Amino acid sequence: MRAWKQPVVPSLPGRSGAPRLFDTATGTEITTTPTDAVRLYVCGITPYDATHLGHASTYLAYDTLLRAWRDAGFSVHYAQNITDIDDPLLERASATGVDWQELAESQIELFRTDMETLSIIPPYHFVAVTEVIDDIAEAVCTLFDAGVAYRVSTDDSLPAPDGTPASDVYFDIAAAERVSPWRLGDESNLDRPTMLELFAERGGDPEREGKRDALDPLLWRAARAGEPSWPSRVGPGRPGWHIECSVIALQELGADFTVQGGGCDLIFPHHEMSAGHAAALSGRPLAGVFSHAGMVGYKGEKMSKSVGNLVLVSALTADGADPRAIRLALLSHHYRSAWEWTESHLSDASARLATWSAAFSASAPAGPGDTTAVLQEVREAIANDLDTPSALALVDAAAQTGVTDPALFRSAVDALLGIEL
Ligand code: 5CA
Ligand code: ZN
Repeated sequence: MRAWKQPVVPSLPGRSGAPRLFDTATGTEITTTPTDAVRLYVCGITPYDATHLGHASTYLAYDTLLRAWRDAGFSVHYAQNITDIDDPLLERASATGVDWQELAESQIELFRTDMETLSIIPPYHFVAVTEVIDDIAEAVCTLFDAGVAYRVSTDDSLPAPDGTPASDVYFDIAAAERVSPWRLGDESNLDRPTMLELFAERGGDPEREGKRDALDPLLWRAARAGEPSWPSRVGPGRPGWHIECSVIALQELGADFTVQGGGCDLIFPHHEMSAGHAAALSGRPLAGVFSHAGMVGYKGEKMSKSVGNLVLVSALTADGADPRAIRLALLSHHYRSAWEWTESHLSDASARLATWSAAFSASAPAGPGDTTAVLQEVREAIANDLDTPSALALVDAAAQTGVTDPALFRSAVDALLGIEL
């Protein structure tokens, strides 16, 4: 699927070191030094109610990583999915009387516009689930062959055209642990009661009768009346959630890629199970680093489509907000921290933007700050698990003293922080 326009990212003299990134699985920082190119997969949107500041913040975190990798001289393969078929999307479509495909298309287009407005680097592979249904169905067949998938009969699904009764397909966690290097909990490090709680909250069905383990996740949902479905070797139906990301990531990036990213609401079950499916398919781990961004809240709760407490990027820009100020407001928090949006974030960021613009404008006088030295400090802050608050503080200090080469510093702010002054 078409992504959006690349922002222009200036090249800078010198190099950043390889960024170190916090890994959820091991609880340590890992230096991302690939042997060839770096490979990044970031979980994309479910296209309804896009794009709120929580989405923007998560994609901005990985945009910062991409900029750091580029500045370090690495070439990057970047893939992102679009969950354009899933229960929440279908529920919203039927609640509002809109065709689900039209809803998805319009929200994907809005997401593209918002990402472009915010100068976020697009994925090279931007893949909607509906583009890869056959590949996902084939992957489910492979999981059957490997003995890690099983059927659970349903009483409300539609039979296949040949009359064969359709059934849902589940992933057998215990079997996958026997045949692959993956172990449940390796990524999330959660205990079973917490897993059960989160599984039920986040799209899982622990109570479903006929499953071998309450935590076994759905791989393929048999066709139901009134729901979209596709014919396939597994039977007519549609993919479960986690398998989409395993298949798209393996297809576009191969196994054991550099970083799997997304918001921390995806750690369990989504990323844990995606890693399990991928390991059962490839025999190898999904990724080397499992990276997660903190949740942005608003009015006391996580900003989310289901709660409805959304601040949309498009609403802010329609109100006249400068997209660069939105970026700066988001970058003023460390990507792993949880924080609450307030209106003052935007006014503070606008004031900061005005100060920076004046200090590093074409007509700004040079000052005593050694541009190369400050640039290296900014690079080091970002390479240190994307410490953008420290990077911003360094730019603030440089704006106070002035730098020897304002034009170069302006390019650095553009290349590393995506703010064109
Ligand atoms: N389509 C799935 C992933 S395969 C999904 O989670 N879609 S989403 O639209 O709900 O979220 C898109 C991305 O934004 C995910 O990485 C999610 O973790 C992140 N996200 C959602 N809400 C927030 C929030 N309040 N703060 C930070 N990131 C968020
Ligand atoms: Zn995903």
